[in-house]
Amino acid sequence: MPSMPSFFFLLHFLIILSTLTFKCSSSSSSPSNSLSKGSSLSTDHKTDHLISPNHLFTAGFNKVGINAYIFSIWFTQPLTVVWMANRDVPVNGKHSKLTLYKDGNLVLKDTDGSVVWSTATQTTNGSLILQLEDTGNLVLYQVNGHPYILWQSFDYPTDTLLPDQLFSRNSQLVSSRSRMNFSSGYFKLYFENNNVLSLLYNGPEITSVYWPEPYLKTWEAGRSTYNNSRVAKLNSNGEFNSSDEFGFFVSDFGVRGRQRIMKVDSDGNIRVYSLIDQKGEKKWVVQWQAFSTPCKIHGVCGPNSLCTYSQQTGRTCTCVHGYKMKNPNDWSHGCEPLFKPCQQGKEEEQDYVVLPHVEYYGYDFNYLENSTLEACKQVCMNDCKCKGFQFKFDKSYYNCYLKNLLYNGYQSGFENSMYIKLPKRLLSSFPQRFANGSRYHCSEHLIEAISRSYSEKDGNGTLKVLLLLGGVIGIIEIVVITFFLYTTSKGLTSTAQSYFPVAPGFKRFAYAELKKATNNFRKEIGRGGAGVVYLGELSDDRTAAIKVLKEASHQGESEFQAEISIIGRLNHMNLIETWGYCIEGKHRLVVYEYMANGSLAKSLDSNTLDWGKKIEIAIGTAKGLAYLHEECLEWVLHCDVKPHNILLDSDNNPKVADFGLSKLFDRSSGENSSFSRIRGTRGYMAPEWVFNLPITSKVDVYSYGVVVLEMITGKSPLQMQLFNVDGSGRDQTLVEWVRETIRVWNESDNQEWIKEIVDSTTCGEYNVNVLTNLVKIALQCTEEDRDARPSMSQVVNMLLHTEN
Ligand SMILES: *[C@@H]1O[C@H](CO)[C@@H](O)[C@H](O)[C@H]1NC(C)=O
Ligand SMILES: *[C@@H]1O[C@H](CO)[C@@H](O)[C@H](O)[C@H]1NC(C)=O
Ligand SMILES: *[C@@H]1O[C@H](CO)[C@@H](O)[C@H](O)[C@H]1NC(C)=O
Ligand SMILES: *[C@@H]1O[C@H](CO)[C@@H](O)[C@H](O)[C@H]1NC(C)=O
Ligand SMILES: *[C@@H]1O[C@H](CO)[C@@H](O)[C@H](O)[C@H]1NC(C)=O
Ligand SMILES: CC(=O)N[C@H]1CO[C@H](CO)[C@@H](O)[C@@H]1O
Repeated sequence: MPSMPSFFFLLHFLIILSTLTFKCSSSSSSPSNSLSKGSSLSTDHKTDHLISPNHLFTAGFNKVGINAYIFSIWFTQPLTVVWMANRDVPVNGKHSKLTLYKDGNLVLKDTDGSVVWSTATQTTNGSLILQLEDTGNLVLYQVNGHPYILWQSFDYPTDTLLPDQLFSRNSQLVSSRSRMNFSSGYFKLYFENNNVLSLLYNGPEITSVYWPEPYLKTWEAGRSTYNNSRVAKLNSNGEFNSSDEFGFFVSDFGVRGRQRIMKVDSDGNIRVYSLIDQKGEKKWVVQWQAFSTPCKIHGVCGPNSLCTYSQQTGRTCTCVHGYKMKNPNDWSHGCEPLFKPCQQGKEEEQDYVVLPHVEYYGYDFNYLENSTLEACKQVCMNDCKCKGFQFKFDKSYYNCYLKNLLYNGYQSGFENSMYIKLPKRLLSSFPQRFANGSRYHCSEHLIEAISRSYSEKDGNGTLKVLLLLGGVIGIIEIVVITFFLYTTSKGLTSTAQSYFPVAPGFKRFAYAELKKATNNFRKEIGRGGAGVVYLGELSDDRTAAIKVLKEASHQGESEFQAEISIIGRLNHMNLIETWGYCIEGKHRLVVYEYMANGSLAKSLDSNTLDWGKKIEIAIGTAKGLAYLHEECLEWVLHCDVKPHNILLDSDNNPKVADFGLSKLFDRSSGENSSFSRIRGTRGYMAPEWVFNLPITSKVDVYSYGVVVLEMITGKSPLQMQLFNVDGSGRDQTLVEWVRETIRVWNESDNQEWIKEIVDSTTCGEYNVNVLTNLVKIALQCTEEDRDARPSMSQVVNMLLHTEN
C-alpha cells in the first residue's frame, strides 16, 4: 500500500500533468484535422481526434461496447456515425492505434499488434498527410508537388452516403446488424450486373434482390439497364440521381444548408434524413424512404414466418401455424416445422391452412394458369416439395403458384390467399394459435454488450504505479463525469434519443395553453365536418393549426387518447403532422402543423398551379393515402378526401389532412360497423355510401379519382350543372361527363379527347401521354364497382411507372 504522502504527491503530479496537457492542447491552435507521416491516433487518449475545419465531422475511436472501439467518422453533434474502419472487429480500448506509416500504409492495430484494418496503400516518395475534410471525407494525400489522393473514405462507404459522395460500381452500403450492433448486416445497396441500383437481402439462408420490386420489369420500375457508367449521387440540395435513371427529390428538397445522410438502415429500408433544428435541438428527420410498406423488405422474418405491420405494434414476425421459432433471439433464422418433413410415398395425411390477404414472394417451383382451387390443392398435395401455394386472381382468372419454400410472407390489403400444407393432426389447433402467435419486433435483436477483455503480463512495480494512477484517474473521471452528467443530463438524454426518427414531440396540451396560442380562438382558417380550425402560435414559436372538434363527439377520454396517439404516430411526408391534442372536460382539440399555402381547393380556385405541380400533387396525395391504408392495415380510412383536405406546404408539396377523425367520431353511434352514418362530401362520395354497401379503403380511392379529375378538368364536382352538356336536363357528375366526352370522341375515332377535357387555363406545358394516363387512372379509381378500383398503392405504382 502506498503511504499517504506519496498519494498526495501523485495527485499533485497528476494535477500538474493535466494542467500541462491542457495548456499544450489549448496553445497548439484548434484541434487538428490531419495526421502526418509516422504519427498515430490511439485509444489511450480519448481526445485523439481529427476534427474537420468546419467542426462538423470528427474522426476517432468511437466506443461501441465495454472497452470496445471502432475507428469511425461521425457528425460531431449529435453524434452520428457515418463511416467505420472494419466494423466487424472492434478494437481494445487500451493501446490500440491507427498509424500512418512512413511507407504510406494507414494501419489500425489492436492491443496485441494484430492488423484489424489497413488502406494497403504504398508510397516511396514525398510527404504524406491524412486529412478530415469539411465534407466528412477522410483523405490520404501524397504531397509531391501537387497533392495526389492515395486513399479516401468516400470510396469505401459503410452504411451511409453523404451529400456529393459518389456511389460507384465499386461501392456498396451494407446495413448494420441492428440498431445497437454495428456489425455488417444482411441488407446491401449496390449496382447489380444489369446496371440497376438494387437492394439485396443476403441472409444466412437465402439471397434475393427486393428493390426495385422484383416482380416488376426493369422499365416498369422506372429503371434502365443501358447505362453502364454505374454512378449515383445525392447532391446537397437533396436530389438523388442514378445512372439507371432512378432519381428522387427529398421532401425538403432545396432547403439550403441542411445536413443530410442517406443510409441503409438495419431494417433494410433506405432513408434520407435531414438534420433539423427543433426548439434548439437537432434531430435527424426522415425526408425520403424507399419502402413505406416495411414487410415487403425480404428476409425480415426468415423462412416459414409471416410479417405484419401496424402502426400500434410496428413490424411483427409470427411463425406460420405448425412451425416454431428457430433461434429465439433472432428472426432472421425464421421458423422450423413442428412435424417431420414430408417423404414421398409415406406422408402423414395433409390438409391446408388458409391465410387470407397474405402473399409469399418467390420460391415458386410450378405454376398453373387459369386453375381452380381444387386442382391446385391436388397438385400440391401430390408433390412432397410443395409447402403451400398462392392462389391469386390475375386479370380475369385465378393462377396457382406452388412454393417449395415459404419466404417473404406478409399481410397486406390484397385479395389473394396463401394455402399452407400441414399434417392434418396440426390443423385442429389452427385458428386460436395462429391469431396470437409469438409477437416480436423483427428489427430488435437481443442486445449484448461487446466486451474486450484486457490483461497485461504483470509482475513489476510500474504496473502497480500504473494501477494506482489508473485508480486516481478513475476517481477523478467519475467525479468529472458525474458532474458532467448532472449538469447536462437533460441535453444528453435528448440527443441520445434524437437519432431515431419518430414523430417529433407529440404531446398533450392544456386547454388554457391552446386558448392562449389561438388568442382566444380568434383567427379561423378552416371549417369542416369535424370542427373548426384556428391559427395558433405555440409557446415554442411554432405556428400551428388547431382544430376544435365538434361537441357531437361523446367519445370517452381513454378511447380518444388511444386513437389520437395512433394518429400522432403516423409519419409520412404526404400526411399532415399531428403535434398533439387536448382533452379537458368536453373539449377535444387536435394540434397540427400549419401549412403556409392553404388547401388545394384554394389553389385550384385561384388557379395558381401549373401542370407540373398538379401532377406532383396527384402523386404525393396518392402516396399519403397509400400509407394510411396499407401501413395501418386499413385502420385509418380517410372517408373525406377532397381538395379542401389536401394542404400544400410552401413548396406546394401536398399533405393529406383530417385523416383518422372519422374514426374518432363515430364510436358512439357504431353498431356492427363503425361507419353507420354517411360521411364525406357530395360530389366526392363513392356509391357505396349511397347504396349502403360495406365501406372499405376503396371509398378513398374513389374520392381521390374525383380530385384528380377536378385538377385536370378545372371543373368542380360540386357544381353539377356544369356538366349538363346534352341539354337533357339530367345532371351529370364530373365522372360521367369525362366518360361521356371520351366515349363521344372515341366513336369518331379520335384519340384527342384529352384536349377536350383539360383545363385550358392551367399554366405550363403538358405531356399528352402523362395526362392521358392520369385520366385513365382516375377513371379506374372512380369505377362504380369498388372491386374494379385499384388500391391506393397500385395507383402510386401506376403513377410512378407511367410518368414521362
Ligand atoms: C519521386 O519524386 C520525384 C519528384 O519529386 C519524381 O520525379 C520521381 O519519379 C518520384 N519517384 C517515384 C518512384 O515515384
Ligand atoms: C449515363 O449516366 C451518366 C450519369 O448519370 C450520364 O452522365 C451519362 O450521360 C449517361 N450516359 C448515357 C449514354 O446516357
Ligand atoms: C379459363 O378456364 C375456363 C375453364 O377451363 C375456360 O372456360 C376459360 O375460357 C379460361 N379462360 C381463359 C382466359 O383462358
Ligand atoms: C388471443 O388473444 C385474445 C385477445 O388478444 C385473447 O382473448 C385470447 O384468449 C387469446 N387466445 C389464445 C389461444 O391465447
Ligand atoms: C453483432 O452481430 C454479429 C453478426 O451477426 C454477431 O456475430 C455478434 O455477436 C453481434 N454482437 C452482439 C454484441 O450482439
Ligand atoms: C430526381 C431526378 O430524377 N432528377 C434528375 C436526374 O437527372 C436527369 C438528367 O439526367 C434529370 O432530368 C432529372 O430531373
